[in-house]
Amino acid sequence: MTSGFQASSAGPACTSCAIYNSANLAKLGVETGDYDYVAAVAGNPNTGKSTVFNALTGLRQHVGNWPGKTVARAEGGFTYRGLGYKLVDLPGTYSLLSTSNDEEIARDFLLFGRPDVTIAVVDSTRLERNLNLVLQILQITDRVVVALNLMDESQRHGITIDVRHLGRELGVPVVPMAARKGEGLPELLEAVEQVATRQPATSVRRVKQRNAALERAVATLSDKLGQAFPGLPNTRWVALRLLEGDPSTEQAVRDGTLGDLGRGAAEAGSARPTGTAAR
Ligand SMILES: Nc1nc2c(ncn2[C@@H]2O[C@H](COP(=O)(O)OP(=O)(O)O)[C@@H](O)[C@H]2O)c(=O)[nH]1
Ligand SMILES: [Mg+2]
Repeated sequence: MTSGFQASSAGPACTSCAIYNSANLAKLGVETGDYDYVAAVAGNPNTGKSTVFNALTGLRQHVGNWPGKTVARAEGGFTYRGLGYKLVDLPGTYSLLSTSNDEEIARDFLLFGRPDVTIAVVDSTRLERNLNLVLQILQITDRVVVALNLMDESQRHGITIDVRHLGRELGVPVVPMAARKGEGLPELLEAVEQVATRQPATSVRRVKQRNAALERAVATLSDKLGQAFPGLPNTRWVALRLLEGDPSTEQAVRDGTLGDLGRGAAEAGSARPTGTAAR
């Protein structure tokens, strides 16, 4: 294993070591208190999202409902080194581009709720398939930590992952984990804090738009969206979907619900009582 996972990662015993002890991490359960940051847990189904969520919040899934939808969501809180986090466990998704209910919920939250940190939980035994979603998330936000989970399974299968190289390629922290055993949680918390506080800033590697005509079309459309829906975040992303002919995005523009989406997701996720979070 070139990741140094064994060497650097905390084993179960380390859930009592300095970095992870109760002085640094307080699991708040459903009480989010006066949080400073909103963190979202996103990823394909069955990658260990809820395991990470429960480990950080101490919950066994507090399940509520997304506004107007029937799909379950979970919310909880924790504090780490004196900063409060509200944590949102998003529905499992393979893509942010199709139109299933779950995918829309996850996509709208990431686009318009604008969490301060997105923990993208990936299955290290199925990296290629999982990175598809990570790359889509990185199109929306650069404030991402990749939780490279199920490392015990990939090790068992003899899969070697160059974690540092992956982190350099993606431009965001990549934390190898075996969440069920608590391994990698201390490192995850550190990375979440770094990204939340932007210290240091991440620099995401994105595909460059090389086509000048496309670039112009995106810029024009993005401007028009900004005028039609003042305050709407991520208008470039929406413009790209429109240029692709995505029917649900077209519909949301036509019937005006795009504006509601922006407001709704922001209210559902990011209304910070303390208003202290850096944006
Ligand atoms: N071997 C192993 N199993 C894990 C790990 N993390 C989670 N699991 C298991 O994977 C399954 C799916 O986990 P869950 O948290 O429900 O995934 P979710 O669908 O992404 O929320 C459960 O049986 C977990 O116990 C891990 O690091 N290693
Ligand atoms: Mg789950």
